[in-house]
Amino acid sequence: MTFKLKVPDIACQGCADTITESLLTLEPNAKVEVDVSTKIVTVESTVPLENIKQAIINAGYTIE
Ligand SMILES: [Cu+2]
Repeated sequence: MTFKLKVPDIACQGCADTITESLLTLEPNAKVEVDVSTKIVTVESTVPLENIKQAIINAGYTIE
């Protein structure tokens, strides 16, 4: 499944890297793209959406 999540707290590439890392910890084979300008995180993953959201929240970000 591909999920698109808006994460308004993303301010820079450092945020993008933090979120990417937390999602890859959750599922090493996930494909993660973070667009810093639109603040959209695209995740291609077999992990349920709730777990993806939780990983982003645990990394210190909020989801719109
Ligand atoms: Cu940042």
